[in-house]
Amino acid sequence: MKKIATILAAVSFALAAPLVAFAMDHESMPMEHGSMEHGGHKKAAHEEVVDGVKATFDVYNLTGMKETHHIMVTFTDAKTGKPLSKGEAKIKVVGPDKAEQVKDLMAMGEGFGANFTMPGKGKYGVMCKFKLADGKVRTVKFWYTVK
Ligand SMILES: [Cu+2]
Repeated sequence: MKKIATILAAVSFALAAPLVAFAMDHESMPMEHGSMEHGGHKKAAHEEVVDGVKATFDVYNLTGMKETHHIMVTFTDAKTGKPLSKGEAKIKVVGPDKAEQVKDLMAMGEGFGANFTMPGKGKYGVMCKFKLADGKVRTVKFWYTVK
């Protein structure tokens, strides 16, 4: 009987491990992952190569919380396509009303991301400054229009 209980415990733990790992990725973020509308966007909001690094920005709509958008960026080697996920990044968003938000991005999956409040319609300036494993500081700027 005791042996069966031990086997059952081991099996349930083995099954739970991947779920916990996945949850850690986004649990650290102040939101319920379920409310993030991944299907809300079709193609990357912006892509740019700086100094041999390709930066790909995705913007997701958020619902049911103060923040309205989740901005993610992934970095890859422009030549090899290899993901570059070691480093730090921050984003400054300037709204049509000139209000500024600056956030240090959290590492999530192979990229970095954070939530922003972009409630009003109009053009938002997005500036990302990042430093990856090679220690170089790179900057990418683009406009994102909230419709
Ligand atoms: Cu995320």
